[in-house]
Amino acid sequence: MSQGIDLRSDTVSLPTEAMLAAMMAAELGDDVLGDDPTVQRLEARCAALSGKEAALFVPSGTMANLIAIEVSTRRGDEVLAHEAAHPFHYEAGGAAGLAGIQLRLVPGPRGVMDPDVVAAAIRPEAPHHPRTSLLCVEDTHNRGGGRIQPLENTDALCALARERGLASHLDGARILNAVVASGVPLERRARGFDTVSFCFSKGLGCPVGSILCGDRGRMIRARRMRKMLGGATRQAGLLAAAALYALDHHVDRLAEDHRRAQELAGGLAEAGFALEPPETNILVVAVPSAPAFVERLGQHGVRCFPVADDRLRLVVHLGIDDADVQATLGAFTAARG
Ligand code: TLP
Repeated sequence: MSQGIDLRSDTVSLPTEAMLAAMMAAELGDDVLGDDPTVQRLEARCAALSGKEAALFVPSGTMANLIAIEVSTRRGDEVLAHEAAHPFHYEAGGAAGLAGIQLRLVPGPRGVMDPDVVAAAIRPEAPHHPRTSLLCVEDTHNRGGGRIQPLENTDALCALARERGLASHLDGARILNAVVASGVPLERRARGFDTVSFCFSKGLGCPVGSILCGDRGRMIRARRMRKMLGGATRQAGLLAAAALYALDHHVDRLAEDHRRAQELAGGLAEAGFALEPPETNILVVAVPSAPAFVERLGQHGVRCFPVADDRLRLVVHLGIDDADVQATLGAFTAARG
């Protein structure tokens, strides 16, 4: 069963025995007919947690982002997002291909956008231009190495969006990591945004599932869109039960992942590797020729992905223990040769 130490992503985490037991015990119904009590419990709980009126359980973070974009835009609109945003790099072009929008990318250190730069990217009203209708923010920022969005900055971005008539979406795939690391509740982190999504299938250890939260009107449109995309599923309570279990048992423990990420970072820095200090469970490490380095790490039992020619990413999750951290440090030294 063991495939070595798998730091490719927190998405590789497997459901625990207790989570599987919670799934087996779930009360089920046909969710497309509105009959699944477990899905309904999860949606109500997530709406409350995020401070939004309603929530929709979806199969993936990718679908949550696509639907969020779709419900706040019209075809031909422009959506502002950071240049390293997930929908730009890793969602198969769905925002353009399916929501019919064009992304306009905004630079900024480790996924953090300056409100003045965003303001300058908003198009003036004119028949020649696309309408700038949505601003997307990612918290924590994946390619930004798990960076937590500074709250005063997201407040300023949301205020700007509101003032200029843009909607705002928070891609919070790993927002519970930000919540645990910052001590700032989800409702507060998501406060200025029209929609927020988060994932159960990453650090929370569920096999499948994400949630999109927002106002009632948008969530009605979101439900129709989920159906259109083929994402409305039947006895989805089986998966919602895993998510409810994870909200009860796997949120506080994210602090352990953060501690291990710090330990990894400390050990790697001591061994002479350059890295951005991790704020949550993601580390980005500078190495010469990352693809070759990743290959050598694999030979020493550690799996991870390169994210650039000279950088690789390590993601800590509930399948990683203290011994794995020590073994990973050994593998880095060995891989350097
Ligand atoms: N990210 C995955 C890969 O796609 C890169 C990973 O391993 O980190 N938003 C953010 C910020 C994400 O990091 C991800 C997944 C998603 C959305 C999409 O979630 P899924 O994989 O459930 O579609």
